[in-house]
Amino acid sequence: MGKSEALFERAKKVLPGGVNSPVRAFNAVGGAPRFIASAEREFMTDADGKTYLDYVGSWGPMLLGHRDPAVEAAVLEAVRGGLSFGAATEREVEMAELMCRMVPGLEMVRMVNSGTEAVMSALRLARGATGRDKIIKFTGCYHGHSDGMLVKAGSGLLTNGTPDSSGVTAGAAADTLLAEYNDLASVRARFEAEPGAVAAVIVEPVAANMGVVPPEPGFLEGLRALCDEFGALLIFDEVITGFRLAPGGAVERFGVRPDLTVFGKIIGGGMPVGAYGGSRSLMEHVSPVGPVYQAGTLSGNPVAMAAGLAMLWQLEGNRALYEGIEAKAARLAAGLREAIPGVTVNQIGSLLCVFFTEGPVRTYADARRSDTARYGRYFRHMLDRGIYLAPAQFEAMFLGACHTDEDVDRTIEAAKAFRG
Ligand code: KE4
Repeated sequence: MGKSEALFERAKKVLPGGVNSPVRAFNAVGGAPRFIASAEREFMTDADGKTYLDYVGSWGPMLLGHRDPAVEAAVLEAVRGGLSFGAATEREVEMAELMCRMVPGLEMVRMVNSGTEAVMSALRLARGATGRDKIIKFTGCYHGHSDGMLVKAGSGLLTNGTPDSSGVTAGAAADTLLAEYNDLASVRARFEAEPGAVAAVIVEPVAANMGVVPPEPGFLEGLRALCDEFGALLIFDEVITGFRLAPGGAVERFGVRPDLTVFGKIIGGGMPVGAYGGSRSLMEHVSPVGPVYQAGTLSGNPVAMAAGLAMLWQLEGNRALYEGIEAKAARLAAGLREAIPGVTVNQIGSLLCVFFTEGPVRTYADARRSDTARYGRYFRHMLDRGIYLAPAQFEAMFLGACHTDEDVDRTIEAAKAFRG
């Protein structure tokens, strides 16, 4: 028995499913999860000393690769000044200023500790600012695990085949209305069924938790128009796309302005950080200025802010970096499309997904037709060749600045050998 298998047996005695987040358990792909001991650039090394080419990148934060030198130096320097004060610090101000400089239209942000917390807070703000209760979300989109968002959600819920969670009360779920991604008529129908009741529409500008499904031309613009028509707020959940699709995220890439934006992952550089933001007038509904309460012991933590600043300083205005990563992602997508029969590969920016179904995959229903068992065989085939993919069909591949052309070639060659 290898060390990962032994660790997994130990872990299952004291952690539900042996993990601290369900998708890590490899339930969808079989076998014991790899227990990672260290990582460097685009590689991770497991407890048995085996090294993998990593396309998960901690589910998005590692746009600059593991142990980016500037991020690591900034964290080590910050640690020497103390870990947490529960008081205001200069780094939080710098981080907020930098985010507002990078994201078009962003005037004010509040730092929190995870994407879930950022979404939960943004929804409370939307309800508080509009005096309305209902939220429209899209089937297959995942916005973290706050109660109202665990309704037909994506990511691990899709992987486990339970798009809804037990423990969410009917009351909590009742305020969540469901529409279909890339289907504006379904959104209009929800608005018309609940006149004057919808506080906000929350959307992943690129759906990346049903696999990767980009917005059809006009979809985001249509959501903006519907929200304006019905007096609701538009919330972009950019926990994955933020600072990944462009220095200014999806807002910059698609040119559609939400009222609120949610951030996570990259802004922490691997440390636990989330944030939500928007116009000053909207954000000043938030405590202590306004009546919408939200708080956090470790929000704006100085070490986490140091990591986030060191990440974003390298991304600001760095178009060459994004162009380089996206060129590799496009080449990888084309190579995988050719290498594996019967798949659809969606790719946008540095995000891609191999769906084990004939295409196109433009909706949640399309994605659900994927042969998840075949994906599991593909995952294990690639893992055996030292290539670490998302251990579930309904996730994304995350490319970063450290992935090389040789990595791309190696991945395509490994995929060509897949006969499952
Ligand atoms: P966290 O609470 O996990 O930091 O963020 C929740 C979240 C919110 N919004 C979007 C668009 C997200 O993708 C996420 C979390 N993403 C998953 C991966 N699909 C995190 C991985 C996991 O759950 O272990």
